[in-house]
This record gives sequence, structure tokens and C-alpha cells, in this order.
Amino acid sequence: MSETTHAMSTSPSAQVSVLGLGMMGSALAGAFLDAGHRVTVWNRSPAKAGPLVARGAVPAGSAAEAVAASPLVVLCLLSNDNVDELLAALPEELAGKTLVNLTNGTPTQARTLSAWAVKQGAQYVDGGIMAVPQMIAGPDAYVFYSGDEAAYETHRATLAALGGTKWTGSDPGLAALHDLGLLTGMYGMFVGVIQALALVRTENISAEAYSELLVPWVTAMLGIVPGIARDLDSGQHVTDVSSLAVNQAAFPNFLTTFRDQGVSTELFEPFQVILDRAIAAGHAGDGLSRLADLLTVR
Ligand code: FVH
Repeated sequence: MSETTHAMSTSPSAQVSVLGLGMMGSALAGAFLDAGHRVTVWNRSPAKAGPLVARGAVPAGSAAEAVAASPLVVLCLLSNDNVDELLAALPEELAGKTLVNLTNGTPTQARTLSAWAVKQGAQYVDGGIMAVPQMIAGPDAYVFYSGDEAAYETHRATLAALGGTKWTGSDPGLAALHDLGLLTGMYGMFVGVIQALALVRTENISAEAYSELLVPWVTAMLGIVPGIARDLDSGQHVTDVSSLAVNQAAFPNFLTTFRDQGVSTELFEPFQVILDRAIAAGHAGDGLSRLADLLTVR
């Protein structure tokens, strides 16, 4: 993966249009303005353009006008269904444009959108933003990109105003795959944290106080992730931490305790199912990496 880790403040002034000025789109447009670019903005509800126009952005009267205004067109709508609908209404304007779609979506949607955009004579780059709006242009923000590499390289310095740029490959679906992979890890962490807080508050333990124990614990446990990943890559599902048999033996204690304490088990039952499947398939001595293998259905 090629990457730049920080915005290139020295990039020459460029022209960029931003379509979609929700919380994220407004942050993106603001970052382009701060980097000194000429920014044209459009939003379905025009009022959201106001603060950006006050900072120097050019308001477009329509999505077509916004696309026509710049060689680089950044899209950040709620969903790719919205992007499909918007672009389908202005196919003539797209020829020769580079579309950078930073709307959250699936790899399949990105591939479909890319194929359609190329038919209209556009270049398509998909992106996955790894930041919340407040982080945009800051040191920890970055964006995964994939699709038309030449178009990406042409506009990379401009895109770097948003944060680091990470190129994931010419398959347009790869940025979304990387994005959703990281978000999967995040949601898995949230599932555990929410369940833990629900459990301890049944005994009137302050969630805030307990989080002081929870955060360092979860952080320390993340240290075993590289080992799990190495085992998965090598196919050697060994463990010097705890075997699947040990995990399977302990796991009913969690489900029983949740029930005893009046907490739903709905988020955790699936983990018991896959532990049972692993043991039944003869993997009792293996480590957690085996579960990733068992989850792969194709
Ligand atoms: N906010 C975040 O933290 C995350 C971080 C990672 C990336 N996501 C994705 O970014 C996309 C936009 O998210 P957002 O936070 O800007 O969302 P909203 O503030 O709700 O703005 C949504 C914009 O989409 C426009 N829109 C909705 N439907 C349509 C449509 N049919 N046609 C045209 N535009 C549409 C909406 O317009 P309006 O309601 O103001 O008229 C907003 O501009 C999203 O994919 C996140 O998953 C953000």
C-alpha cells in the first residue's frame, strides 16, 4: 500500500467541487478551502452551503453546475444509492471528470459505480474516510483510495488536504473493503464494551468508573492481534495464549452470567456457536486465528 501520512500544504491551488455538504462533506470542503483551493460546493438542501460560501467557496446552482466547475469532483452523500441517483441525472457532464466518491459503501457498489462512470467517460476513484469530521485535515485522519490510479496520482496532492492518502489498488472495491474491515474491528470492540457496561451496571457500578478498567484492558488485549494475524497468514493456528477448548469451556459462564444478571445475550450467542463449531471440527488445541478460517465461506 503506498501512502502519504500528512497533508501536503505546498500543493498548488487546484479546482475541486464537493457535492454533499453534510457533516463530513462540509469538513472536506472546509479542508480544501483551508489548503487554498478553489472550491465549488453543492448540497441538495442549499442552506448547508452558507457557512462554506462565507469562507470563500463558490455555490453551484445545481449538481450539474458543480460537476462542470472542476476537473476533480468529490462526492460525500449519505449512501451510494443517493450517489447513483444523483449521477444518473447528469451523465453528459461527467465526461473527462475525475469522480472521487467518499460515500460509505460496499466493494460491489464501488465496482458497479466505477464501471458505469467509465462508460460516461469519467475516471472513478473510490475512497473510505478513516476519520470523523472533526479529524479531517488533522494528523490522524487518512483516506483509503482505489480505482483509476492515474487519476488518483493526478489529484493526490489536492486530496492530501483531507489527511493522509493510502492507495489500496486498482480494483475500485479495495478502498471500501479496507474501510469496512477497520470498521468491523471497531464495531466488534463496541459490541464487547457495550455488553461489559450493561453487565456491570446491573450491580450499580458506575459505567464511567468501570471504563477506567475497561479501556486499558481492551488496549492490552489488542497486543495479541499481530500474533493472531501471523497465525492466520501462515495457516499455523497455534497458541501460547489460550486454546479454543479453554475459550469454549469458559464461554458458557458469560452467557449464564448475562442471563442471571438480566442482560440480553443476543450480541454474544454467535460467538458460542462458532466456538462449538470449531471444537466439533477438531480444532480444540488451536488459537483464535482458526475462527477467521472457519468464518470464510468461499
Ligand atoms: N460522519 C462521520 O463520522 C462518518 C465518517 C466516515 C465517513 N462517513 C460517511 O460519509 C458520508 C456522509 O456522512 P455525513 O456525516 O456527512 O452525513 P450527513 O451529515 O447525514 O449528510 C448526508 C449528506 O447526504 C445528502 N443526501 C442524502 N440523501 C441525498 C439524496 N437523495 N440526494 C442528494 N443528497 C443526499 C444530504 O443532503 P441534505 O439532506 O443536506 O439535503 C447530506 O449532504 C456517509 O456515507 C457516511 O457513512 C461519515
